[in-house]
Amino acid sequence: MDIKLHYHPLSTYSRRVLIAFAEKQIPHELVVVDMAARRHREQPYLSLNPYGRVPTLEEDGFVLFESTAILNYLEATRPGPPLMPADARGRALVDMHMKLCDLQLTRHADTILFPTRFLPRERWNDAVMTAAKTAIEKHLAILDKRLAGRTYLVAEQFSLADICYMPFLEFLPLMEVVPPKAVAIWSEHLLARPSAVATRPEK
Ligand SMILES: N[C@@H](CCC(=O)N[C@@H](CS)C(=O)NCC(=O)O)C(=O)O
Repeated sequence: MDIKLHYHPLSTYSRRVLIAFAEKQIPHELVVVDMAARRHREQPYLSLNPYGRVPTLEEDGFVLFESTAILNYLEATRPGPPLMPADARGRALVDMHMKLCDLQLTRHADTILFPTRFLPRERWNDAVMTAAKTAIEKHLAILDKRLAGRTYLVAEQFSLADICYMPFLEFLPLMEVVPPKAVAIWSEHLLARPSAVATRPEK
């Protein structure tokens, strides 16, 4: 049986997994969780993922959530083409960048993107969203130094670290964040990959 992904087409975290599927050409089955109808907060979905979030992966009775854990599982079980460097230091750097992506970027991006994409203007909290934007800009300035003179985050090889960023880089314009130069070049290059084009959300 194919690997199954419970996801939503507008979900940034789900898109990380879709990109990995495309890069590794993994046959899969997609199951849309109707988040507008709040099915992610109800049974039977909560039995699968008690945190009520997407994505959740299922394979032969094995259930896994958290997009970064799913990416690591796909890499461990389907290593070709590799999305991790072969050496310990390269792998550690990928892990570090995946973690930093979630700590320093995505949680702040969520603060801006959820209201901007899904709530009417009168329900936005401008002060909280402005603070999130400042935090993102600070992180991108650090990332810019890392990326100067590089094509990818780690070892001049496209990796899970780049994938973690891709769905969020897509929304920098919507968040009104102007990326510094090296981040802008990296982002444009990543978002032109066929895996990014094939998984680009409508909204
Ligand atoms: N850390 C989780 C975040 C997943 C996440 O927040 N997904 C969003 C959709 S993009 C969600 O399910 N939100 C529903 C909710 O939090 O109620 C991961 O990496 O998979």
